[in-house]
Amino acid sequence: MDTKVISTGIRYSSLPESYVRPESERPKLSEVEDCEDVPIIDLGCSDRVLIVQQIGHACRIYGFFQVTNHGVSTEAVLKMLQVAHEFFQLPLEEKMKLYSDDPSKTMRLSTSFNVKKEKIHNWRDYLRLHCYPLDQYVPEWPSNPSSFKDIVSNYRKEVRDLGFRLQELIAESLGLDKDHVKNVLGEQGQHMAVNYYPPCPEPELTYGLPGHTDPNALTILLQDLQVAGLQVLKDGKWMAVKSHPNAFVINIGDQLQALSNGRYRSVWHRALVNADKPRMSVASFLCPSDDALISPPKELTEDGTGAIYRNFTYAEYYKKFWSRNLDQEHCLELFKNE
Ligand SMILES: O=C(O)CCC(=O)C(=O)O
Repeated sequence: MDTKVISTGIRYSSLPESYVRPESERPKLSEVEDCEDVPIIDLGCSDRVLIVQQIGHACRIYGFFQVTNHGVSTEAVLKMLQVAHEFFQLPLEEKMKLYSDDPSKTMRLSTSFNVKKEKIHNWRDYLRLHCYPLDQYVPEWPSNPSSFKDIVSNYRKEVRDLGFRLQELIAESLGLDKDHVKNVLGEQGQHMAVNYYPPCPEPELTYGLPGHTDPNALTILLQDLQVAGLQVLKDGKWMAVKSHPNAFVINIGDQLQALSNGRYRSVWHRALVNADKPRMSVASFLCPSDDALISPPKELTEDGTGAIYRNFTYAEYYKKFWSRNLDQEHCLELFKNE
């Protein structure tokens, strides 16, 4: 393959060798069941105590949930999806102006996960944007499509507000002051991955993204309504998550697992690809400030267990995360206390 990205409009008749997983690492699609009991939490419900209880249960048992009546407008969501599609439909030469395989770049079109490091690639292209502080990053965002900057600026603001609301509810569900999580995470950064998974000739041999946990605090995922692909690991089994109309999927990230002293789990998840149709997803990541010291509060360690993980700054964690392959052991394992 001589092009770097796979969103070229060319349909491959077989999967290029560099995407084929060894037999033992393949998705084994026949063993995957539908996750029928994904918690769906109605944030519009007037009973806050109930919402807090539901969130606590979902974070403990699943590490993910869906939210409805979340306050992000339908208009913002539809426009975001539309402009994301328009971006990936641009001519290859136009998109390649933004290409980079350097994970430290704050804006880049890239492919797979970490192409320079990995041996086997993933069937995904993605546009990665830093979104906060907006004034700092928006000038480097794509200016084609011409509406991109306005639409994405608005979307990321609405999603950020939702993320903060969820962090308050999560703090309360841990029995903490509602601002505790936000206070520990400091001035939070926000990144976005606009994921595009073109039709794949042999979906059973590869991944859009292999199983991984998210290194950040909280992920707010907008899923394609037409094409399924997200799977989560529950009780050792991969389960397919059906998209729910007007819902976001919320994933607990590694930082909330550490901050909650392991009470809440950063869920393993992966994205599968589809033989006939492209799939799109938009992941928004809330990230602690670089110097945030991730450490559980004493309320969560004084039951005798002590802190499961040593204290670390987010900058230290993030560097470690990107120095590895995506589908290795949980990065938090490297921060465990003896
Ligand atoms: O495409 C999806 O459903 C999952 C995306 C994801 O896990 C990610 O961007 O980290």
